[in-house]
Amino acid sequence: MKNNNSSDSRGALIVLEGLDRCGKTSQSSRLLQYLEGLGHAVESWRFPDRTTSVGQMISSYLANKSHLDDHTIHLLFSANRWEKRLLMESKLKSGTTLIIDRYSYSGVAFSSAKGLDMKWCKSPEMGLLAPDLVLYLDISPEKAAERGGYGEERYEQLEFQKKVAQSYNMLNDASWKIIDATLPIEDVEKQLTETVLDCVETCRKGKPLSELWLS
Ligand code: DGP
Repeated sequence: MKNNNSSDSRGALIVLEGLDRCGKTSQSSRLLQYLEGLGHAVESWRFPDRTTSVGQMISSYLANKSHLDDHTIHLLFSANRWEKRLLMESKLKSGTTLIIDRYSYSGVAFSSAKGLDMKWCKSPEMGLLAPDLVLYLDISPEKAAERGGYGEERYEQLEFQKKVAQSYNMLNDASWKIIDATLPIEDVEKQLTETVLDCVETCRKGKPLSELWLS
């Protein structure tokens, strides 16, 4: 892990993680509206970013329209994050807070759930920017499976999601905050908004950017 020495004010890198159907996407847009409402410069991003050519290959794989070796798709997901690395850094340095729906933790959790070595899974993520805060929306695989739309994409299967949950448990580090995602949507939002404000303020005052992998 490398740190730069800049203590300049910057935006915060906030990541939402969790099992499929944990509510990340709705909460990302609520967080965006909340921070915008307070006058912060903020953008909402998501990975995989399906708009790039790498992202389109990932999208086709997820929709079961193409089949790729597990290592190959792992590296494509990682490449999809790397292709946004420079833009991410410049946005943060210009003071924009980024709320990211899935990041390297998804990369490692989903691929290691297939049986790939966790250390190997982490290696292509090394050098990407480390999040200031990871909000893990905690829900059991069974409860997530009951939510609407489950089962449409490759990984949305209960037995596989149970393995993903176990992998996520091994990735939890000091940047993580575990949020009870089974609460009503407004209560989840309240927990998130309270947590992000501190983080945004710390970065605004000046916090060096750091790189993965943190642990
Ligand atoms: P989403 O667009 O958030 O629904 O994500 C699509 C699916 O891809 C979801 O099942 C989680 C999975 N996923 C997201 N990022 C990665 C990654 O980096 N690696 C792998 N293997 N799967 C990922």
